[in-house]
Amino acid sequence: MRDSPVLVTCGLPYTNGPCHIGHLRTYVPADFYVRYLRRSGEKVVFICGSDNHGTPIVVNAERDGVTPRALSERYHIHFDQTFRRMGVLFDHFGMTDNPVNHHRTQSLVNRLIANGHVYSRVIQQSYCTKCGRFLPDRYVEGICPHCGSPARGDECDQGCGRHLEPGEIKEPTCMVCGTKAGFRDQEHYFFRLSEFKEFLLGYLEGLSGTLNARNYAMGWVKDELRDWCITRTLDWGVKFPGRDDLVVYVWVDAPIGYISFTEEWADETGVSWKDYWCREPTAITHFIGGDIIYHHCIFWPALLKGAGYGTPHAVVASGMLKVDGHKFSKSRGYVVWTNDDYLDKGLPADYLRYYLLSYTNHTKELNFSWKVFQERVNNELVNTLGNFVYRTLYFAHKEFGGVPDVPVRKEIVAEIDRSLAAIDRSMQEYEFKTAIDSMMGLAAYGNNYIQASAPWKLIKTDRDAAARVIKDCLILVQALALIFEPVIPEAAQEIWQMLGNADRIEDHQISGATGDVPPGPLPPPRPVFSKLEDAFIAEMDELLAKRVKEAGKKATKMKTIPFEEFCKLDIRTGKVISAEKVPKSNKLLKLRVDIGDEIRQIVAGMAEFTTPEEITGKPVVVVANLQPAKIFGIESNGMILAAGEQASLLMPEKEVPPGTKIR
Ligand code: B3M
Ligand code: ZN
Repeated sequence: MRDSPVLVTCGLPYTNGPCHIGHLRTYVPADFYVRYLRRSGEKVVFICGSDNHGTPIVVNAERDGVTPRALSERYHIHFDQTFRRMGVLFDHFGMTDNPVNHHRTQSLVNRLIANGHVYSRVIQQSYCTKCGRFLPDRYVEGICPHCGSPARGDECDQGCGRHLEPGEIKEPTCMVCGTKAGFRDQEHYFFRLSEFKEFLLGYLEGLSGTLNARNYAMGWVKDELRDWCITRTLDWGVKFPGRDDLVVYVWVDAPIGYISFTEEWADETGVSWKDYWCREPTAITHFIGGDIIYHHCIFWPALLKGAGYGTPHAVVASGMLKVDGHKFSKSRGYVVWTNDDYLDKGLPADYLRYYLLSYTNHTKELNFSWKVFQERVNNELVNTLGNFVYRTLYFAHKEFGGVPDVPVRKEIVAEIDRSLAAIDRSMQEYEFKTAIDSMMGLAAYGNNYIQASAPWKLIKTDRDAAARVIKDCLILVQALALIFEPVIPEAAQEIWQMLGNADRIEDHQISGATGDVPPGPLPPPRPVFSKLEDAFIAEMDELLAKRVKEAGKKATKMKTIPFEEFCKLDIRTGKVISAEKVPKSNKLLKLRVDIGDEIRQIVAGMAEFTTPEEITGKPVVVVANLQPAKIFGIESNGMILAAGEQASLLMPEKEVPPGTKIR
């Protein structure tokens, strides 16, 4: 048990679109973790809410012709309900646009100002002359100044993942009218993040959670920490104190939502939110997506520290999600919608929870495919866990009318004990998949035990021995229900009832897994899981394929360019003369490329797909007249063309000398 009360939060979904499987990759493990802590005797409060501010909401509200508040309310309710349907049960689900958060944000910002951590400065911000407006954050897209990938105004979402400051993006394009944007001067407020370098290095050293969060953040802090612009030219948001024309950046008031929602919950419950937020050490654990590590491990602890609050104890960051082997993408159709594609088809929340939790380690890349989903459900939930539970309960009910009055073998209890210890070790290390492997391991043990002991044979010659075997199996079934509750709560409750209990399994602790199952009658059992049929899976695959195809059509329809535009490109053949890895980057290679009339230095994001040795000597296709860019501080003069997610190099089919023009 810890000194301070335990608080677990989940990243706040933006209220600009429906819940998809990408969201669940974070929420399901957080719920699993909370349930596990509770079943282990910890007192935990589980807090989340919706993120209503920022340009993602304004842009979509404008598109739908509704107010940002109306859009937010619509999706707030949607997320609240969807999470419940998935068994993700928060103690409180707030809204960042509610008064408590406006108040808490202004109070925190005022404290930062009073403590000397905020100053104002005139900066150049993206501005669209056609629309006559400043272009904060998602109103603008362009090229990341750090890695050269296409990026949004405030983040390099397709490349290096860095946060981008207003005005930093290269080649800005207005997202409203699609024209090239310019820059204009404007006064903004900055948080002196650079002064928190020493603090952050120490803080991150002691930060618990998954290593990806700590290590990425540590790298960024060591690399460079610049002051952070915390205001935006928008109407929608929390007003910056004393300035009616500016709101605070959404990444200021969104995490402050974690505090406000705790306040709202504490008010209703009659406890003090300060116990959670104003004491060191805190027991705050944030579950987030791997793409918002920067915000949670750098901005957020610095803000809290600067304003005199406690800082989070742990950050648990989930890895990337793929759909059918492709990077998750709503616009390209690689998405599974939680309601439309899953729950509304009548599929149990438990199956998807199990898949998401057991597929791979929490920080690794998780691929969702309907085929693999079917395999995992049918082989593991149905054939291993479900089969053992049903066989046991069926036999006990049929032959003994319930639980026979015989003792349990010691080695069965010892085996359960071993599983509990293994599960707990994994949970302490946030190794959720390993924990679930241990759980399924116990189910497999049960299956082997019943198979090898064959009570259905034994009963013909030695009824008492058969009774003892089935009693052992019943103990294992009870243990499985208790340990699996955090993973598959509905199924666990069903098994619990079939064991003759009338109460809620969540009122019991995992430690009860080694306890006895009292003798007495049992109700007739039914199978808890059912197989997913091939025809259904084929249908779901078809739906996905259709969506991807339609997204492709839309994308090709969207933009055409006149031939003269194409002619502006100087695309030609080249040959890689030498290659080396860019230090501190696992994506980039520095290449010297012969392009006919000169040797060019080009930085390419290929290090994950090839080695310097392999690429040296290869013919390549180069865009030779791209504006020079500094990538990781290294000048890049051109671009190597490659296809697909594995960056397959484009090459001339017959040998041609370097410098040959391509048309
Ligand atoms: N609303 C969603 C995201 O970027 C964003 C999270 C806020 S957490 C304080 O994933
Ligand atoms: Zn980048």
